[in-house]
Amino acid sequence: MIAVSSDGKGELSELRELLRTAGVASVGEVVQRRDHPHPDTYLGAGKVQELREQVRRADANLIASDDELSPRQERNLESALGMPVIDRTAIILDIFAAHAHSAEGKLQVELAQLEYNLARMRGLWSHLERLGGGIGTRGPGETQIETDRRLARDRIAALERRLARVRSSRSVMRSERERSQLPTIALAGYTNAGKSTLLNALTGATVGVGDRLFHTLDPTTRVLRSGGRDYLVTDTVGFIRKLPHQLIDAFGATLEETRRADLLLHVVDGSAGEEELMAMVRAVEDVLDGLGADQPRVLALAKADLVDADRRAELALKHPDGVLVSALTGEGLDDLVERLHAEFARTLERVELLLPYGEGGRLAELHELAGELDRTDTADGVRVTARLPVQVAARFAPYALARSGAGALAHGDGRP
Ligand SMILES: Nc1nc2c(ncn2[C@@H]2O[C@H](COP(=O)(O)OP(=O)(O)OP(=O)(O)O)[C@@H](O)[C@H]2O)c(=O)[nH]1
Ligand SMILES: [Mg+2]
Repeated sequence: MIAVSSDGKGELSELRELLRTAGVASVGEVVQRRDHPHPDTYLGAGKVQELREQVRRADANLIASDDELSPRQERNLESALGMPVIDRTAIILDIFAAHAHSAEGKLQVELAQLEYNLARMRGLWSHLERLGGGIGTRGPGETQIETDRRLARDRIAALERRLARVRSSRSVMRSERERSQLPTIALAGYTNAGKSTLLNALTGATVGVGDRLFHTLDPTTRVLRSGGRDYLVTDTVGFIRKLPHQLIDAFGATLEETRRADLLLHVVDGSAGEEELMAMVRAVEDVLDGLGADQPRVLALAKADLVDADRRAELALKHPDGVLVSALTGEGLDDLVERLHAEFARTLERVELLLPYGEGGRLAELHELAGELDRTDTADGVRVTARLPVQVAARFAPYALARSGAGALAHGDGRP
């Protein structure tokens, strides 16, 4: 396989990683520097020639492009080189397909693949249409494409119906979790950053870990117990630069876990160089912003055991808010949990609630969440004053007598 890039940065190591994950070995690469890829062939004529020679020398049997190719570019390159050409999006979709385990994951990936293929069919169709020429000439090829497109659309509709059924059972699970009222933390980060390993280290979970991209696709939630408080921590799918939009659309329900969490724990591979680290942080922030995730975020710089003294100093300077952790040696884990506590405490809200006597379970829950409670028994029920994370406070809103903001918390007024 030969990797091809046109973004002029000449950085193909990630494409090689994607290919390695997909089980393909790279034997060479070609980088083209031009402002815009060639509209017909992606590469210019000179580069196509260079690529042809490299292919022959290395005896390659596949070409992979770091950019998404238009159907026309893909077709033209294939015929110029006489071998299959795939793009970054197709490779990522392939990896997702191989790593999907749950029913929902598999359906989501198939949906994304169909959307991708449907767009290609459309491209192919317009190509055939041009060949067809004048009005009224409906070639057999065109009819076939129309049939294929209709079949693809039917399949998409069927997949969406099945997904809706699978999801409704998952949303039951989620609402059960929400009823537990525990504050929630979602791990978010670039693929291979160390999210699952960190979840395991923090909660004693045994989520699968692997040195390959997109190892985790299905969300897993575990309890983190610390300092008499419980948090729910969710590990889910990782992100990547140029994450195919078909996947973001198809994985909407999975990504919902990230959007709904009270706090985001952004994990980045701290052993990466500064430039790469920043590129990964930005790629993740872009996806999070695109999802509308606007919760408070804590940055964890993972894999501290691989970071030397010089780089540690640089990280401390450039990412003063980041917490350096190693899931392997346990370094920094206590600091990280401390930061998570602090972040929740910072956003605590003082609430006054009236819990009817029939709601003893709610009172017990509140004890678990808020620790010490200020309570008075009244004729209508138990009157409670507590400090809750703002998001949790919102869930107890039906019982609220009065709500006061951070200012009230600071002077501690409004007590009965
Ligand atoms: N040295 C070292 N390696 C780590 C550490 N944490 C994770 N790794 C390695 O990094 C690789 C990726 O770890 P994962 O936990 O699977 O990463 P992830 O972010 O969940 O990745 P995806 O699920 O694929 O998005 C694995 O090979 C881990 O063994 C760490 O603290 N130190
Ligand atoms: Mg993982």
